[in-house]
Amino acid sequence: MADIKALPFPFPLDRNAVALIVIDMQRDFTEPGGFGESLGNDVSLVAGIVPDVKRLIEGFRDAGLPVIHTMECHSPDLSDLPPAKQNRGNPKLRIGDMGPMGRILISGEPGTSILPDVAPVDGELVIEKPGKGAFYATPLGDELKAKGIRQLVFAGVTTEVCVQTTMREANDRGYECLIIEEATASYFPHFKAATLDMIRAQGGIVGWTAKLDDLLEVLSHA
Ligand code: C5J
Repeated sequence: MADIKALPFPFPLDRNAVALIVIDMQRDFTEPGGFGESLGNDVSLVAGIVPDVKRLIEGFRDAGLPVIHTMECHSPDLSDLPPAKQNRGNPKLRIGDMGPMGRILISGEPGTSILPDVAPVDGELVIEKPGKGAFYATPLGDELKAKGIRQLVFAGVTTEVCVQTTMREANDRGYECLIIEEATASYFPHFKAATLDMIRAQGGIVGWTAKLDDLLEVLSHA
């Protein structure tokens, strides 16, 4: 065990039971023409975290610790897309429609892929998920159990949607959860700030928050 400086109190890192989970660092959420922009968002606000997510991933890889990636996407026949999700709001393009990067949020399309700078390497687990949370309708829980993972470090987009949903799912399943502040972003900076506050409030009711350098310092000695 090694303590990482964190809020609301130090995070007791167990290098034999920890994995990094990088949520939805996809072109559809970070580049013009994708799902994020179709909902009216300024995607430049979230694209800026890529260098910090990359440093975090490299810290885990250098320490020989597991990295897991998730992708929000649906099958080409849309059989895993509930009408309530497809028809919500008034976006310029809906999930499954053809956009400049292929069909929006469909598995295998160019826009659905993970950004090259933070892309998975051979041997890393990639979870395709139809929901916001990465445990819903995916093999993630079984994979974590099989690997003996008890702690999850979180990064990715967007803080208050897929990251927070997955963190809450994990917290309820008994995982110790730590989110890295610089490695997550929202289209709404005040939503990110509020989410970090919610996570660490009430004695860490959902988990811990930490700065990237404080984690990397401990990982480099792991
Ligand atoms: C959203 C996500 N925001 N990955 N997805 O729809 O947070």
